[in-house]
Amino acid sequence: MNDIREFQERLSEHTKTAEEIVLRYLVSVTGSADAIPDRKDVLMHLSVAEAMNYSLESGGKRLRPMLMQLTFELFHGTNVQILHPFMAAIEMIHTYSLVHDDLPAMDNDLLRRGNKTTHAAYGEATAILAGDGLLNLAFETALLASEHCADAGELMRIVLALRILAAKSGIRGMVAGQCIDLASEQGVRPADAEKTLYFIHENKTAALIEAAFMCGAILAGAPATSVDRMEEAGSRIGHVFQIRDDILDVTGNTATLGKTAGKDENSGKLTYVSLRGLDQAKEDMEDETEKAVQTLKEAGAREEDFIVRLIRYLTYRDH
Ligand code: GRG
Repeated sequence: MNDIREFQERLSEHTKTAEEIVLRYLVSVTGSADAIPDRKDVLMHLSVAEAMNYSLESGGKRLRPMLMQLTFELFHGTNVQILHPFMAAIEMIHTYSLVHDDLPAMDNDLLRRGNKTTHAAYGEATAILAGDGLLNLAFETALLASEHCADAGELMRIVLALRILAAKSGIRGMVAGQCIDLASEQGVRPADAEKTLYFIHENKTAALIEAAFMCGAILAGAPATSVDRMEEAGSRIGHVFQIRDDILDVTGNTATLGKTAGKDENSGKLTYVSLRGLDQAKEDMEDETEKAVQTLKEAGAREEDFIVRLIRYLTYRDH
C-alpha cells in the first residue's frame, strides 16, 4: 500500500516537472500578434494563439515528455538545456494530434482531458489553425536546443533527434496510423484485421512513444544499438498503452477518463478488445509489458527504477 502511495507521489512530481518544462515554451499571445497589420485580423490571430495555449495547458498525463526525460536520465545525459526543448516539442505534437483528432471530420468529440475540446471552445477553423500552429511551434521549439549545444557531436545528436521526431509523427508514423484508423471507421473492412490493427497501433500510438524513448537516448549520447533497443521498448509500450486505452473504452467511465467512454464499442470500431476479447487483451498487455521491461533492463534499468515502475503502472492506469 505504501509502495503504491509512494509511486503515486513520485508520479505526480514527475508529471508536474514535465508540465512545468513544457509550459515554458507556450506561445506569447500578444507578442506574436505585433506584426499583424489590421485590428480586425489581430482578433483571429489572438484567438488561434490562445487556443494553442488552451489545448497545451489543459492537463493530460505528460507521458511522452516524462518518458523522454527518464530515458535521458537512464543513459546519464547531462545537458538538460538540449533535452527540455525536445520535451516541449513532443507534447506539442501530441497535443496537435488530439486537437485535430477531436474535430468533427475525425473523431468528433466535445470532451478532452476533462475540458471542452479545442473546437468546442474556439470553433472549428480556429482549432484547425491551432493544431497547425502547434505542429510548427514544436519544431521551432526543438530547434532551440541548437543554441545550447556544447560541441559538434551534440549538434549532430540534435539533428538526429529532429529527424526521428519528424519521421515518427509524419506520414510514415502517426499520420499513417490515423489514415488507416479513419479508413477502418469509414467501413473499409480489412482482409487481415489483426495485421491492420497492429499497423494502426504501431503508427497512431506507438510511433510517438518510440520517438520519446529514442530522442531521450540520442540526446543523452547513447550508442546506436541502445537507441534501437529503446525503439523496440517504445513500440511494445505503445501497444500496451493502446490495449489499455481500448480496455478503458469498455470498462472506464467518462468522468475519470476525461473523454467520452464507450465510443469505440458503440460505433463497432475495430479495437484490440473487439478482436481478442477482454481477458485475452489483458493477458497480451501483461506479456508485452514484461518484454518491454526486459528490453529496458538490457539497457541498464533496474526493477526499482521509476521508469520500470511507470511502465508497469500503464497496465492498470484508469485514465
Ligand atoms: C490527427 C494526425 C492525427 C493523429 C491523431 C492521437 C491520435 C492520432 C488520435 C487520438 C485517439 C487515440 C486513441 C490515439 C491513441 C493514442 C492515445 C491513447 C492518445 C491519448 O494519449 P494520452 O492518454 O493523452 O497520453 P493525455 O491527454 O493524457 O496527454
